[in-house]
Amino acid sequence: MSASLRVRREERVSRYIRERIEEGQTLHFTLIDPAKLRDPDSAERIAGELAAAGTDCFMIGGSLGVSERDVDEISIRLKRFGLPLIAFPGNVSGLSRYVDAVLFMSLLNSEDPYYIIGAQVAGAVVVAKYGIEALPTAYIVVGYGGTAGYIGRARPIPYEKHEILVAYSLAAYMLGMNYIYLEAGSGAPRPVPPESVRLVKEVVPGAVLIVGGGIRDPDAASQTARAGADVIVTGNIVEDSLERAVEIARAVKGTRKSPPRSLEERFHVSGT
Ligand code: 1GP
Repeated sequence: MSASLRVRREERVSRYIRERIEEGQTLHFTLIDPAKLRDPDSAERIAGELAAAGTDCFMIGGSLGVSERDVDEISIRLKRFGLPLIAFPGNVSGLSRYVDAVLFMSLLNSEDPYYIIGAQVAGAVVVAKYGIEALPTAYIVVGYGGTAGYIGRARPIPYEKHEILVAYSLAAYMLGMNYIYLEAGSGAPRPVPPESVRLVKEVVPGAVLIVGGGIRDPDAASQTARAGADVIVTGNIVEDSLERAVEIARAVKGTRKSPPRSLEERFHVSGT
């Protein structure tokens, strides 16, 4: 069996992401959930507009009702845009041989070991067999949580409890997870607060900080980017307004980051 397995980490897609971050860019990822598309053609229309607006990657996946075949089909259609394709699996069925990489996620604040390590054990062999690059990701559900939180049996971290989020992020990074995804849940009424983003970035500056869920306008996207997110993910908004999604991608690509705060400020985490 081992002869046909190939473990890939820190390769092409990681480099693509890291190089842009090192240049001072914030990245924008467009999430395409096959279960929410009206038809597969609309994926290409969305992707074309967002690629033209400067989105950096396409994430393909979702928490419910996504089969491997769905991810295959969308990935094959999106290849022509020349951007990295990253699987965003809600389960083992969300993997595909046609993506360039996978957010290899552990839902750290799940109450169900399946979403922390069970699905990963089941999926690891498939990822190695397909030879796709694994991006080791801590997936941390905050606030609303949405379908991802419900299906993943998460105990969402309350929006204002920054210190809990910081503790999870530190633990994730100490465990070697180079990507930290703060997820408010698709369609969340409020995104992850900028203060949470700022604190997490300050305590784990070396991690690629991904933030998504409920980012519905360019202002919210810019605030999240200025707070220190390396990657802003938007998904749902495209269902309401493709134009708005394009504006968000442009806002993210145009955002300048604020300099890091002093050490004293950085490590003052309120315990209320
Ligand atoms: C969900 O973080 C993503 O997993 C994107 O959320 O659909 O609310 O943009 P939205």
